[in-house]
Amino acid sequence: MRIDIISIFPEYFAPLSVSLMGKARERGILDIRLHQLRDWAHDVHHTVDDTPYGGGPGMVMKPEVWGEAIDAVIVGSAGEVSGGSIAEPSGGISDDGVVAGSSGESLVSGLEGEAAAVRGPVVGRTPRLIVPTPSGRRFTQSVALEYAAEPWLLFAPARYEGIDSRVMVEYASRLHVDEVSIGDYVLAGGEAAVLVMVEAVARLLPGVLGNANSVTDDSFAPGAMQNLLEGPVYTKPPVWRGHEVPDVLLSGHHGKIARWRRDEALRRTYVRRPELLPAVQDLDKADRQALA
Ligand code: 6GU
Repeated sequence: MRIDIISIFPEYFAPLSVSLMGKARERGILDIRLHQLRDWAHDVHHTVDDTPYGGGPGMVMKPEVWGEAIDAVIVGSAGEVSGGSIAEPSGGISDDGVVAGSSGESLVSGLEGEAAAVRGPVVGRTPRLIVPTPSGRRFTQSVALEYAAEPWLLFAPARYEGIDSRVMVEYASRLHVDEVSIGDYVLAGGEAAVLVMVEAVARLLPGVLGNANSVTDDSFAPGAMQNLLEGPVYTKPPVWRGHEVPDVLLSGHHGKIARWRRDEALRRTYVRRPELLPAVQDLDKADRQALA
């Protein structure tokens, strides 16, 4: 998967070279390219913001600068900041602009220019444009799964009061554009939200996690434990500072262990996130007993 990030703080993304993300990039599963937004601001001060029309506090990011930056990334003329890429891409974009990554088959159509404006976004050789904002649709595990199926993502994190809204309108006729929020709180900028989303998406890509089951067992993952929080986990020693590991986990009885884990997941969900329970598929008699 290719991921481009345009930001006035590309250095903010250094953690994407650490641990799981760093490994995925070394292996060529992830091709992350960082871009300095100010490279597309042409005045001496490389200005990216201006005062809001209509008045009010703060500054708004200029549409011309974002437009040039996004255009350059899409057509492939954009440079990268040093350290932006730590691995040769395994797939990436070939000379004819064709995405040939891990999921490179998802190429569609030759729609361009006027035709695209009439017939909607081109998918496949253009990125999905993701604009983090507290006023966006909520980013959830199902959105992460959707993004993980894309060959190419372009993140446009803003500082200040956000990006001039015409930028999102302009690109919506050419790309799939998502304005997304990672939760009901306000960050100083979209960069931290991009780190969150990239990690949530990248760990879903084939070959990134050691154990494929860790993805399916997740809280919020589709499957048997759908919409249930994961219960408590334990490792050795069997007693630590007087606290014992539940006997059932030492019993070797796989049926009883599975039942216990589901009961704990149900109870934890009831206590911490009761609003999730109505969405849990077909609670059986044993499930209702656990919650009684
Ligand atoms: Cl995506 N951006 C900002 N600035 N604040 C947020 C957010 C995003 N999601 C929640 N709060």
